[in-house]
Amino acid sequence: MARTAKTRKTPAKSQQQGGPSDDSDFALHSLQEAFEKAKVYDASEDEMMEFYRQMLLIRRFEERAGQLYGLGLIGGFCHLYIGQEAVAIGLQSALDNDKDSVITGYRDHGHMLAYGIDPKVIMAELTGRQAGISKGKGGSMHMFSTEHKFYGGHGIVGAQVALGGGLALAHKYNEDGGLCLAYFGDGAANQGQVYETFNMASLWKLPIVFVIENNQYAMGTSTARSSAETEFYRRGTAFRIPGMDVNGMDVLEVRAAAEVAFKHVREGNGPVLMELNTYRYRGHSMSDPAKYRTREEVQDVREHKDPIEGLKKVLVDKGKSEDDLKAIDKEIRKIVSEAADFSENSPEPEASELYTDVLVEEY
Ligand SMILES: Cc1ncc(C[n+]2csc(CCOP(=O)(O)OP(=O)(O)O)c2C)c(N)n1
Ligand SMILES: [Mg+2]
Repeated sequence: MARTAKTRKTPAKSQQQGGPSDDSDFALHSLQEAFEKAKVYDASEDEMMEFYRQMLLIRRFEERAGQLYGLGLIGGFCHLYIGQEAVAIGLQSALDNDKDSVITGYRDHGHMLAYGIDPKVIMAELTGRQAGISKGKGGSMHMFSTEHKFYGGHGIVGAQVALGGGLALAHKYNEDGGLCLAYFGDGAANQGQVYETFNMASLWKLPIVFVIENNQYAMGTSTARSSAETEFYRRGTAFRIPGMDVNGMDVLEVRAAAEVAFKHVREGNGPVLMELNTYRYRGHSMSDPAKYRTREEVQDVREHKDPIEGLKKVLVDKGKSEDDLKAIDKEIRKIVSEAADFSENSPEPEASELYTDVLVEEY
């Protein structure tokens, strides 16, 4: 039988006569359009200073974690978030911490710090101490704080997306008014379970914001080498999930995008997919010699797109003095040093801790 052309439900874009209301695909583009109209979050000076402080805390914390790893004080894997700070801070500053949940992959220290969780218990987790947020048994990749509705910290690439779908289903089922922020990488975006989750989340209009942190690489593989569609914000289109294309190196832009996306989700319209374009300065993990990219590429981003330097410039233009900013830097260095000292000097878990928090089922 000869194939007949599918009847289009909507006229091709070029044939459209009327405005957006005539276009049944408008909903898919509307969030990006709303965001494009106001791309910079109108932050107060205090908010900007707080964003600066929080991003700097992540940067200095991660640098110190890298050093402790080098000294052999951190075992196992350790994935640093340096370069991506504006993503976690811009998004999480827009959350309702009493209601909303967050889930991410193994590159999770920044997301914990963005919650305002004590850096000491995060660093102590990295060094495997009893005082760590997962009692020293989770390490870098498996941090949790159910108190903050932070559900990990996951080592299986993409698995957190399906779990995030479950968290969103719980928000809806319990009618608690919360949404789930589910972060994953550009590499994870090629996992099958991501699309199963997209389908169900859209079908059931679950309150979830899918966040692709596109840091341009999955281990040593660039997006261009691994992905047929590198415009990741389009990946939800087949499931009628609106996409947003966001500069993840600009905290004010990230926050502006979060305002639009979260409002849409909170109003019961189902999921949104945000692509946050960002960059990791360090290797994939501490054992990555990063031979798949040039030093110049990294240097170029550091010089021209750094999220902390970018916000610093905005603050200086607004009249903040170098001394004000230096005082913050000093305060952060002190906090990080104290966290490092604490993590080195606090005791390791008792051997009996091996038997706690273990799920054993009887059959
Ligand atoms: C299911 C699964 N496959 C492979 C791996 C090995 N692995 C760990 S991280 C990673 C790359 C993921 O990259 P991306 O999603 O872009 O996140 P990023 O590390 O850049 O934050 C891979 C393949 C894994 N942990 N889980
Ligand atoms: Mg990546």
